[in-house]
Amino acid sequence: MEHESFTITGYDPERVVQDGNRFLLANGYLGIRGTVEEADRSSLPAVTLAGVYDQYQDRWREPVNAPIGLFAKLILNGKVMGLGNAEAHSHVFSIDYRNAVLTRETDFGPVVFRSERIASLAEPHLLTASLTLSFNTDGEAVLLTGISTDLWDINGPHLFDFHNTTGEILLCESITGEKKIPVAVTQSVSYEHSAEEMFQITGEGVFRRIGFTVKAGEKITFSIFSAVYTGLDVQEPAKQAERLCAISKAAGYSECKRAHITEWENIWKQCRIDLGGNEDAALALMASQFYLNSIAPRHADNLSIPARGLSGQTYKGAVFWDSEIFLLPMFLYTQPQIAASLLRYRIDTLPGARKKAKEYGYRGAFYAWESQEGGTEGCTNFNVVDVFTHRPVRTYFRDKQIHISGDIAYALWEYYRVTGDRLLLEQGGAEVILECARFYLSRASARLDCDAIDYADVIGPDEYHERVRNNAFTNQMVRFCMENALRLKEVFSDKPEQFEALLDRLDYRTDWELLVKALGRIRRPNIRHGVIEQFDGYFDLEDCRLETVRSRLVNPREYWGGDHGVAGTTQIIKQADVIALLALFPENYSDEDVAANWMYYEPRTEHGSSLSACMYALTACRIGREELAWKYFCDTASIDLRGGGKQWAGDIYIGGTHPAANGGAWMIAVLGFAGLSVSNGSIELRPHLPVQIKRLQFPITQGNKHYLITVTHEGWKTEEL
Ligand code: IFM
Repeated sequence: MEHESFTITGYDPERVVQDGNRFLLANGYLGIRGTVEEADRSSLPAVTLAGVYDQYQDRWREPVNAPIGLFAKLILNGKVMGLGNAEAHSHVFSIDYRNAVLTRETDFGPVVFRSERIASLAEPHLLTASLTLSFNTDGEAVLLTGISTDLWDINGPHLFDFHNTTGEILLCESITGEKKIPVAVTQSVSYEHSAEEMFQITGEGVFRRIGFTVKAGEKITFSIFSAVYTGLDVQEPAKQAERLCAISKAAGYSECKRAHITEWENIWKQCRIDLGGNEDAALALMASQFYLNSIAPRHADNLSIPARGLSGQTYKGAVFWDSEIFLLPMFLYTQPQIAASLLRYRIDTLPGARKKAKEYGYRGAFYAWESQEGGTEGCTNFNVVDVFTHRPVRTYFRDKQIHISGDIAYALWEYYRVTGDRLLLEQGGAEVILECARFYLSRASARLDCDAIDYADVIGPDEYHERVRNNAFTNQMVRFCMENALRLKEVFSDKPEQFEALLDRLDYRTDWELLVKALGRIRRPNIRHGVIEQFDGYFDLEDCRLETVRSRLVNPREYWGGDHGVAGTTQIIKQADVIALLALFPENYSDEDVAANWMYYEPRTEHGSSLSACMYALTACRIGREELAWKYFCDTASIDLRGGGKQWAGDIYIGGTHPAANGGAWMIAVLGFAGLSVSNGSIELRPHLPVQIKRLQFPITQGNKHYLITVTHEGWKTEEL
C-alpha cells in the first residue's frame, strides 16, 4: 500500500468541504463526496449523477445530486454518535487508491464507528458500505439508516414529488423539475445481530431505525447497499434499483467489493505510472490517476467528463476544452475506448454546436464553452459575480472563446494520429472537423488594407484578457482545423466517393474552395526578440510584476479579469496561453523559441487556473529545465491532495476535484519527463527526468499492442506486454 493511500487524522469542521473532494469516490456514472455517513447538508454531501442536468427557476443549470442511500447515524443510549454531536477521541479518513475504497474510523469513546465504502466499478449503479460498530459500553443502540434527501444543491432544489416506500428495500422516487426525469434510489441493509426495525419517513428522507441491545466488547457489522437509476438509464428506474439492491445484498458486501477491486486492477494494469525516487510525488501521481480514472465514463460510449469531475455541481457539471486538451491524452495512450467516448460526445453534440453558431449569426459548428447534455451551452453571459456589488458581471467566455471548436478538431485529429484508427472520423469526426472549419470561415474578419484574415474580438486560454484581436493560440487552432479539414480528402483517399458524398451532403463545395484560399492568410502573431505576442497589442499593456497586480486587490476573492479586473490592463495573464500553443504544437517551434517564450511568460502568469502548470512543465522539459518542470509537476499532481486550486471566482464557489490537472500530471510524467511521442505507429522517447525521479515506468497501448516503458537516468527500454 506504499504511496497508494492517503490518510487524514482528526476532525476539523473547516476542512469538511476540502475532504469531500479529496475523499471522493466515483465510477463514471456517479460520484459520492467524501463526507461522513451522518453528514447533513452543511457538510455538502452529494451523490452527483453524470450527465443528468436540471434547471431550477432561472438559476444556472447544473447536474442533479441524487438522494444519498448510504446515510447512517448511530444513537447510543440516547446520544447521537456523530461528528459535531459527540466528542471524537480520534477520527481517521483514509482512501486506498489502488482498490478505490474509502475507510473512516471514529472513536467516540463508548463506540468506535468504522466504515468502508465503495462506488462500485463493477456495477456503476451501486454504492455499498460496511459499518462495523465496536462497543465499549453496554446499552441500547439505534442505527438510523436510509436514504437522505437532505441534499447539497448549489442552484437547486432539483428533485420533486418524492414518493417513499418502506420494506426490506427502501425506495425513494422523485422526478427532476425541468425535464421530469425520474430518479430512483433504493437501500437495503444486512446484519446478523438480533434487532428490531421500524421505518420512518420525514422531510429528510426514508429511514429504518434498527434498534438493538449491545454489550461492551461487542462488534456488530452492517452492510448497506444502495442503487441509483434514472429515467435516462432505463424505462423503469425504481424496478431496476430494487433489483440491483436485492441482488447485491444477496451477494454480500465482500463479493461486491471483490468484483469492484478486480475492475480497478484492470485499470491500473492499463495505465498505472510507477514513479520511483520521491514518495510524495509518487503518491500525488497515484492520486491524480485515481481521480481521473474514477470519473471516466466506462458505462457509456458517448459521454465526456465535467471540469470538476463528479465532485459536485461546480462549473455547472459542464464539459470544457479541458476534456480534449488535458484529459484526453492519458486515455488516448492507455484506454483509447474512453478517449473515443469523450470524442463521440462531441460528435453527438454537433447539432448543439450548429445551433450555437446560428444563434450568433455564423455557420458551421461553434461548440459550447460549457457543454451540458446535447451540447447545450451552460455558460451564461454573466459568469462571475462581483464581490463588491454582488451583481453579475458580463463575461464573454460564451461568445468569444472560439478556440473551443478548434480544440475539439485538434483532439479528433490527435485520436486519429495516435491510434491510427480512422473509425471515429468515419463515424462523424470528419463532419465535426469540416463544420468547425466552416465556423471559422464565417467568423473571420477580412481586412481591406491587406490580404490577411484576422480573428478579432476573441478570448484565448488566458481569460483575464477578454475581447482581444488575433490571439496567437486561437489563430493557430483555426489554422490547424482548416488544414486538417483539407487533409481529410487524403485520409479518405481509398474511399473518395464516401468523402465526396459527405461534402455534397454538407453542401461544402464553395467552403472547400474558401478554405484553400483562407489557409495561408490567417494572421501570424507578432514576434519580438523571439517572443510571440499573445494578441495584438499585448506588448503595449502595462508590464508589471504579479505581486504588483496582487497588491492592487481590495478583496482577496475579487475577479482579476473582465472590464474592471486588476489584470486586464496589464501583461499579467491567468494561465498558459502562448505556452499552451508551444506545448500543443511542438514541431512548429525550435527549442530557442520555447525557451524565449517560457522565460517571458512564466513570471507574468498567475496560474489562476489549474490548467496552467502542466503546460509550463511540458515546455520546461522541452528546453531541458527539468528542475522547473518538477516544481510545476508537483503543483499539478498534488492539487487535490492539498486542496489546491482557486475556490472562488468572484462570489462563486468553484472548488472540487481538478481532472484537467490530474490529466496534466500524466502528460508531464509521460510526454514530458519520459518524452514519449508516437508517430506512424513508432514510439520515441526523449527523456527529461528530473533528479528527484530515479525511475519512471508506465504502460501504453498502441493499436492492439501494449508496451511497458521504463525510463531511468541511465537509459530507457520498451517491452511489449
Ligand atoms: O476550461 C477552464 C478555463 O480554461 C479556465 N477556467 C476554468 C475552466 C474549467 O476548468
